[in-house]
Amino acid sequence: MKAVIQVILMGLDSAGKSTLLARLLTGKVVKTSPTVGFNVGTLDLDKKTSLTVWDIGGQKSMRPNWRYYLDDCKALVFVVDSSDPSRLPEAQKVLKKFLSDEKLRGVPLMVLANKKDLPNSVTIREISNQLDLPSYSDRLWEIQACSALKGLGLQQAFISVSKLIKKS
Ligand code: G3D
Repeated sequence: MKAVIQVILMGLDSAGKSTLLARLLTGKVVKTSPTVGFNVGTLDLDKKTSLTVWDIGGQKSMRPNWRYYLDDCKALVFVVDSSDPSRLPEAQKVLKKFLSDEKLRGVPLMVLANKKDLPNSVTIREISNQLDLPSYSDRLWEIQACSALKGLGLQQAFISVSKLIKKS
């Protein structure tokens, strides 16, 4: 039987979560609309493991019962729009608040610097600093650049997510 690992996908609106999820699950881009409730999908990593990815939306669209989904969460994937550094301070606050939840203690974090295909995208080093990632010394974290639209770096990112889960 396959092991099913629950992963939470989150980030501010417009970061590219819906595009990413659609890209993972179907291999093509579908028309997205602001996330209402949860999008969920499963990604087969290998013959033995699949990841169930829950897109719980951004801060504003989060439903009161979202914490329910944290119980079995083995990793958090936080998506940021690397072409819009003006929203990084907001993203930093949301991430910090989210990670302060008791249920997420020790859960590894993967930050995806999305939209790397855009010429004005900022470096992962810059994003890492702006999100204060080095301050998360009590959990495993990693940051990678990707493009959900072009399908670049996604497979690699989720393989890294499963490695982080194994290490933690
Ligand atoms: P959300 O689910 O996080 O709110 P969406 O974000 O997936 O709806 O994406 C928001 C917008 O960013 C969409 O554009 C989408 O096509 C675009 N986008 C997502 N990922 C990428 C990427 O990797 N590169 C580029 N260039 N654009 C991306 P629209 O125009 O439909 O609002």
